[in-house]
Amino acid sequence: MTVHTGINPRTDTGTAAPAYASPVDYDAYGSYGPGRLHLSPGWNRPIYPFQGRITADGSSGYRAEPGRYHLYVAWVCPYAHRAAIVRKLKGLEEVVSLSYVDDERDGRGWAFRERRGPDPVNGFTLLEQAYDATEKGYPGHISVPVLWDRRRGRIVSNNFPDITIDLATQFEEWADRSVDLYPRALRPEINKLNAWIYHDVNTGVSRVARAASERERDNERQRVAGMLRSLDRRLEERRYLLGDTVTEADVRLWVTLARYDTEYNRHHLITEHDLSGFPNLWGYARDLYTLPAFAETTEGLPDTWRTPHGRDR
Ligand SMILES: N[C@@H](CCC(=O)N[C@@H](CS)C(=O)NCC(=O)O)C(=O)O
Repeated sequence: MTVHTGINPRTDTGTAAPAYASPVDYDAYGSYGPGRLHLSPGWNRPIYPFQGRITADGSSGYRAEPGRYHLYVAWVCPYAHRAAIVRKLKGLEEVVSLSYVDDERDGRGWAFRERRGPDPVNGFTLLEQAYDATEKGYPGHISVPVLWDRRRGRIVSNNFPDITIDLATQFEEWADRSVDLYPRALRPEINKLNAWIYHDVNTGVSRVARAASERERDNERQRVAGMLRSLDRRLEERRYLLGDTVTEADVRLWVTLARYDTEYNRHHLITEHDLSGFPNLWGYARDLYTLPAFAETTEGLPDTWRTPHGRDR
C-alpha cells in the first residue's frame, strides 16, 4: 500500500544538509535531569502533560489518518521501544512514520545526531523544540516517546500507555486487522496485568537500582523477583500472557525482559540467576523475539536469544 507520508521535503529529499545538534557536552550543558525530571520519592509516575488521543472518528480532535502522525523514539528507551513494536506488529510502518533520537543526552535533553539520523519531519536538532512548538517555554520533561501531529504542528501525546493503545486500536482501516493487541473481552485483564507489570517489573527494576538503603533495595529486589516468578508460573500454561495471541501486556513486559540480563540485573543486582533461570519466561521472551516487530526494533541482544525456545504450540 502506498500512502502519502507527509514527510517534509525540505528535510527529507537530501537536497538540504541534515540538521544535527552539536555533540553531547556535559561541561557546557550539564546532565539531563535537574529542573526537568520530577521523580517523586516513591517513584510515582510523573505527570506527562500532553495527553491527546487519536480516534478513528476524529472526535478527540486527532483523527487517525495515514501520513499525519510521527513518532519520535529512542533505541535506548523501553517506554518508547513499545511504541515501535506496536507500530510494526500492526503493520503501520507506511501509515505512522518514526525516527530515532540519539542514544545520549546532556542537559539539552534528547537530540538528533548522525548516529541515529536527523528529524525527518521538522528538521529539529533538539527534541525540546517539539515541546516548545507545542507549549512556548515548556519547562517540563523532554521525554520519549513523542507522538507528533504534522497537521497541527504539535505534540499529541508523550504519555506512553495511550500511544500504544491508540496505535493498536484506532488505525484499523490501514492496519493488519488479524493482529488484535487489545481485544475488548480481555481489556479488564490486560489493564490489571499492565498495572502490575508497570509497578513491579518495568519501574521495579529502576527502584532497585535507585534504592536509598540496602534494606529498601532488598524489598524492591524481592518484589521484582516475586513478580518474575509469578509471571513464569503463569506462562507454564499459556504461550503468551493472555493466552494464544500476543497482546499489549506482552509488549509491556518484553521491553524489560530484553534488558534484564544486560542492564537491570547486571552483576546480579536483582536475582542470583539470569533470565534463563526463569525457564518459561526465558522461552517466552525468545519466542516473541522471533517476530520481526520485536527483533527489528531491538539492538544488542546476545546470540542466545536466537536459540530454540520450544513454545510454538
Ligand atoms: N517513565 C515514563 C515513560 C517515559 C520515559 O521515562 N522516558 C524516558 C526515557 S526511557 C525519558 O525520556 N525521560 C525523560 C523525562 O521523563 O524527563 C513513565 O513512566 O511514564
